[in-house]
Amino acid sequence: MKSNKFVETAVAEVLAGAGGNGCCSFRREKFVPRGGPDGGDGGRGGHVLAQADRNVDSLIALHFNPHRQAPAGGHGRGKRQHGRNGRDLIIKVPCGTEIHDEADGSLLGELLEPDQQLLLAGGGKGGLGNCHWKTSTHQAPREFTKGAEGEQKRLRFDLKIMADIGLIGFPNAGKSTLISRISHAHPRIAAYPFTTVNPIIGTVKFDNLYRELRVVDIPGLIPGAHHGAGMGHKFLRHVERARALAIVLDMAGSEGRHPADDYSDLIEELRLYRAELLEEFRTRTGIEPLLISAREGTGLEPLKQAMLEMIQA
Ligand SMILES: Nc1nc2c(ncn2[C@@H]2O[C@H](COP(=O)(O)OP(=O)(O)OP(=O)(O)O)[C@@H](O)[C@H]2O)c(=O)[nH]1
Ligand SMILES: [Mg+2]
Repeated sequence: MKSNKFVETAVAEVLAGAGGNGCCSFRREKFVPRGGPDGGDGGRGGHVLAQADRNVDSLIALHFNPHRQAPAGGHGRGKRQHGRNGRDLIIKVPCGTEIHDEADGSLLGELLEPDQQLLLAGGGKGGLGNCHWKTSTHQAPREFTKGAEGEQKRLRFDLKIMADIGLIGFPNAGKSTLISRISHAHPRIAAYPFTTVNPIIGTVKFDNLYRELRVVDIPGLIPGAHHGAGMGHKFLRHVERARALAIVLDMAGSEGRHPADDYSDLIEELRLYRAELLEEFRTRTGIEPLLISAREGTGLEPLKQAMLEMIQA
């Protein structure tokens, strides 16, 4: 399915392969009347791994195909033959993908560098063949173990684009025009707000310089964006990791706006966006944090008071 939809979050169910069973078998050869146990071990089930890939730029494949299962390990066989290990299943994701366990919200890890891998679900261990039980007094053991189940997890993948510079500005400020002139990106440009609906990355090259810059253009912000007004703040996370932000302002002061007001409104949105993170902390953990700054010396009295109450309780 071909689509240029930009998918930034996907929930997927991953299931690692089960281990192969151990084998119960006895040597059978001509002229060897009672051969000993020779059942081999089962192979390990395939792991499910995520791998960052420079050529993947969205989570769309995972979004449309959210059930991923690695194959089981082979069963052990006679003549002490080990079952083969299940092939590992590798899920390619864009650089900048964070992976959380949906069960408890814990962070499994993030994939930032190309080719970096993360184990998502471990394959089950193979079972043991009956040859392991042979002792001098137990020469024909029939014991063997089955392979273990593979791990199963429900995971949330979140893409935060990795860029050096993030372009921030009001709708129609000219961000897309700028990125189209300094890089090879071809975003849609138009004289109305919210032309850009998905983040766009452009690579800026320099003559005689090996270094490149990755610049990301995101949909325009408006006052109240941190509450979800306009396109909301959901795209701000793509610039969170940028090394620097470039604020694009319409210096002509269109529609009676003064660029200085635009500037302070944008800075205010960025500040409130961080407050939004605090809100998310509250809803996700149910904990009311005590905000302090040890450097500035603010909020320390309530903290001391809370500490005192805890030991008096
Ligand atoms: N005069 C002038 N017009 C510009 C300049 N840059 C962009 N424009 C015009 O401004 C309008 C909006 O440009 P876009 O690049 O689409 O603006 P944007 O910030 O990406 O807008 P959204 O994607 O809606 O947030 C278009 O009509 C552009 O032709 C500039 O440097 N000077
Ligand atoms: Mg745009």
